[in-house]
Amino acid sequence: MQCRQFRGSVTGIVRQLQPPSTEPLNPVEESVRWGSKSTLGSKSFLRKFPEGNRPEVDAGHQTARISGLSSRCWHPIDAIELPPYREDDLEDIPSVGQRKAIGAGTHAAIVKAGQWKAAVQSYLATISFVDAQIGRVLDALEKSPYRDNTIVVLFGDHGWQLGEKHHWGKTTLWEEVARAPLIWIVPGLTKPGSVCARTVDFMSIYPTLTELCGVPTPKHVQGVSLKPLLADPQAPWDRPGVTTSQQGQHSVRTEKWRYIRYQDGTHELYDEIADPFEWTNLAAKKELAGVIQELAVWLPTENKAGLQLSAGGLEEGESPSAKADGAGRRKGRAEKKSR
Ligand SMILES: [Ca+2]
Repeated sequence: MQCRQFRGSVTGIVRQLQPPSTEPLNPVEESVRWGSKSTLGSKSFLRKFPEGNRPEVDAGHQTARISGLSSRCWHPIDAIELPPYREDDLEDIPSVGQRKAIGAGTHAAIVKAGQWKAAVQSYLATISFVDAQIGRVLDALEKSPYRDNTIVVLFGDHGWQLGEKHHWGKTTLWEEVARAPLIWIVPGLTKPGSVCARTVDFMSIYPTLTELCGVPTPKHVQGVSLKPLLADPQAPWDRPGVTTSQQGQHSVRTEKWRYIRYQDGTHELYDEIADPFEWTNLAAKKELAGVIQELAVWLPTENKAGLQLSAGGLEEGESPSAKADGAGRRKGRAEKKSR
């Protein structure tokens, strides 16, 4: 297998996407950032621990979303489909949403450079790569003494737009960003291969784990346990998934609707069944005012400022995502200097 991996930000994508190198690289060994190679070796990973000293494994993966992993390893360019897209999609969106979408003009730059398919291809390569790494962890767990008494929770903190609504990246409140993986394996409770269509959010992870583990849930924890849905994915459920992106800006997602409200009070409403790509903003329809009223009940009423980035962490005034973005930009600049 011949691969090449690039590091860097989406905004540097036009410069970075180049024909694959013929330089031999093993993408698995060269790109692991979440554990040393030795800890992932079958002899040491999840080996038998002494009684009373059971391991907790937090396996996170970090790599550039548009990593430049070679198409030869994963997805041929001819098989790449561009995401659903309408040139006029932003015309019925409030100005706050338009600014979020267009940002620094990444989409226009990618299209102008003729790199849209290549960027999607690279993103898919990253997804496939991470999927393979998750498989390694699960394979090791399966072979370990802990396969029948370990709860597995797999989640990504956000989705990603690849040009939909002229946007590249995260930090929007639309479906492709607000929807993220959430997979549970609870021995004795979940059934392999089952899928749940109910709308939930990550506020549920903490109370679900405390309930499953039989420990008290602290009073400050919001959200509700997903145990009923883990036992029966078809169980009745009357709660939406709520997503926040920057202070005072949220979306409320039910199985039928997504309602978005920005800090200035402007809003969007989408019928997710009739319009799964969220092309038609229905918020101005008078006959749907009652729907908006029902969904708005779920909007958070407490909206604290984010946290500011400081030398050692976060301070009030800036969000954690801003920290991540800032770190990414600094890293990109550092790499640029080193080349
Ligand atoms: Ca639209």
